[in-house]
Amino acid sequence: MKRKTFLRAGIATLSVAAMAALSACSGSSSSESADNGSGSDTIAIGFSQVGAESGWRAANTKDIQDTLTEENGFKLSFSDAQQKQENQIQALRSYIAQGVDVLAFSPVVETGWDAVLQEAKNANIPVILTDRAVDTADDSLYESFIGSDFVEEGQRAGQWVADNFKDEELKVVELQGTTGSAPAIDRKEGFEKAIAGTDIKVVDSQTGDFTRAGGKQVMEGFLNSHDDIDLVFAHNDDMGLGAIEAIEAAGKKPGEDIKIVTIDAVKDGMQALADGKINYIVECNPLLGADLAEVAKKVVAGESVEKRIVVEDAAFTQEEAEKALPDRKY
Ligand code: GZL
Ligand code: ZN
Repeated sequence: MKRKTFLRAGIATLSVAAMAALSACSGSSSSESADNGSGSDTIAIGFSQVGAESGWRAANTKDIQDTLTEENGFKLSFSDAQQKQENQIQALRSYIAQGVDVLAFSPVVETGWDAVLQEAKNANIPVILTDRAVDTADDSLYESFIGSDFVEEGQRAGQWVADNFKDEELKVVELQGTTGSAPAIDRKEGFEKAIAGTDIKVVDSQTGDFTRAGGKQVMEGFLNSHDDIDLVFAHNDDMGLGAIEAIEAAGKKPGEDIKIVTIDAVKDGMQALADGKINYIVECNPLLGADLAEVAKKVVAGESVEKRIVVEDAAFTQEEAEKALPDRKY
């Protein structure tokens, strides 16, 4: 085993050296050898992104595009599915037809992927999942899933509420993420686990589809049908920011009259937290590019990779946000 690993590592090192020599002796910048796209060491990767629905998604997209560059040995084909599963399936099929070396995507919802994943397998094109998981009986259909633990994120949000309002009959309204998506399903599950056994009640729950507009619209509805809302649990910052607009339009103070807890910790959310309009944010790290690049290189080199790579998340109070803001990368 050792020798094989050594041998593989040897080959990997050799090809990197070859690549360096190639670009050096060809006298051209590395982009030229990569431009013709036929550079044998350039990994052609097809990436299907969920959409551009939130600040988190924008940060995730930027990191992937900044990392999977030609200088790093990749030829990236990237598509935005506007949060529609059929667009993602179409994009994956076009990358399979192109004969890319590896596929990666963030599945907008958990189910309905087996057919296209089977087509990738039949074409011998390995698949890497980033950010969100798929719900499949056959996990040989993908090599690795790189992303946060959304149940834990929901639980941390719920635990903060339980710790800070443990003996109160708190009335909570929930702004859910995209229906059927792993983060929406798991964050809801985690939150409910954390508040079980307390007097905290979720009196209403509806999807805002992870967008500001969605969060604002659903919150307006909640405010019309409930005059006793104590706290909003939003599955992402963007819906929380939409809720702030609705709460202020109703003449109430977000973060005071109605508390807000969200997940993501993108810049706009952290600013609202520092400004006292949000009370607690659990981070969901969007910087998955480096892990994706590493796993893609290993997969193409035929090396074994971890089936599940869990990305670490932090969490912030208002004071912590104030301190962290200047150094935030997204
Ligand atoms: C979580 C990601 C979610 C973010 C939202 O990893 O899938 O989708 O929490 C984004 O902001 O829209
Ligand atoms: Zn009510």
